[in-house]
Amino acid sequence: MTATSTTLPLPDVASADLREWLSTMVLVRTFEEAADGLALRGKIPGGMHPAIGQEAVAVGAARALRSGDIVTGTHRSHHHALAKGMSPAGVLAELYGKAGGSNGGRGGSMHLADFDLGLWGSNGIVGGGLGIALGAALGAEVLGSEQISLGFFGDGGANTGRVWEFTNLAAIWSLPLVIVCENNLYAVETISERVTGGGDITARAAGFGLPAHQIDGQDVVAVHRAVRDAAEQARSGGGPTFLEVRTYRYKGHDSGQVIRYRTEDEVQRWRTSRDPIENFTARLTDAGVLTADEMSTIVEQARRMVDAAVAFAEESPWPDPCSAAENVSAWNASPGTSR
Ligand SMILES: Cc1ncc(C[n+]2csc(CCOP(=O)(O)OP(=O)(O)O)c2C)c(N)n1
Repeated sequence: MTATSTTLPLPDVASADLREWLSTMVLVRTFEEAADGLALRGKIPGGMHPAIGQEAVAVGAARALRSGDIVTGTHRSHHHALAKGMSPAGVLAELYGKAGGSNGGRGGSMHLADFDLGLWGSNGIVGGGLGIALGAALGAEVLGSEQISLGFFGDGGANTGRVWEFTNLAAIWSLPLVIVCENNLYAVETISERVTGGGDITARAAGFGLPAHQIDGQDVVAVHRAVRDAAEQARSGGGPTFLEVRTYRYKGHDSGQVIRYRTEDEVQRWRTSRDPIENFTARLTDAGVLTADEMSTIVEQARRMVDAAVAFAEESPWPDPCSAAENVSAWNASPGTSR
């Protein structure tokens, strides 16, 4: 386990903003717990990968970006989408495959996208989302926009060739890209340290000639600081940064997975001593930024939003089957179809 970073001072942002970070982390946790339960009850078709335990990564990163900046995710991305501003109702209805979902029920859990929010999609191809973030960064560079982009991938992705091809291109072209490896120590059932040659993802990245840092992903302040610095560098023309953010997923790879590759003792150690929400709550309380009443309100609000999301997803209609080919460009371009 990495050392905790609780000695870092709170960042110089308004108290209300710090409470908003905590609220979003609580919302993500409440949403994910509910979605996991709903998946186990057969409400969610297809695979669903909860990020319970990884809330600080998504929120710390999202709050270090501007609203127009671009984020791409992985198969495990509800936390990224919610942190970037997608509504819980839109995400949950999408997981259900319903018409009211953020993508009309066509994408499901692994294809959450909203271009207006700068969400260029979660992605079922391991390491694939980073290539889309790279393309977005190249586009921003060519167009001279002020945007930067951030691509997430996992420790499993760090053992794919494409991730290093994208890292190399970002480095040699000095693109405005923040590369974030969300290392939760396992890839499905594979223990990452047993399959990572050299044992150190950050050292590997540094070999491509860009700044590379390992960050405590259970500390929202540490993640925020690292992404903010990387974003500033990218925006000012200083090129990409690689961040390996060490975190932990409390649940299995996907909802319902039987876990044989780690001990319950290990999970409990992370839950009791490294929980990102518990630790941030304690810090804000100690600093006089949060009262017990405010915390109760945050928890209550998250509960109400998630209950409303469940009601919305349940009541939302199924997509009209006649609309199946809408937005499918290959279909519309194929011979014999009218345009
Ligand atoms: C190119 C590709 N290979 C294999 C898979 C099957 N697969 C889905 S998730 C996963 C493991 C991903 O692990 P990691 O990147 O560490 O992300 P995590 O699940 O830990 O968030 C694999 C191998 C896939 N989706 N895409």
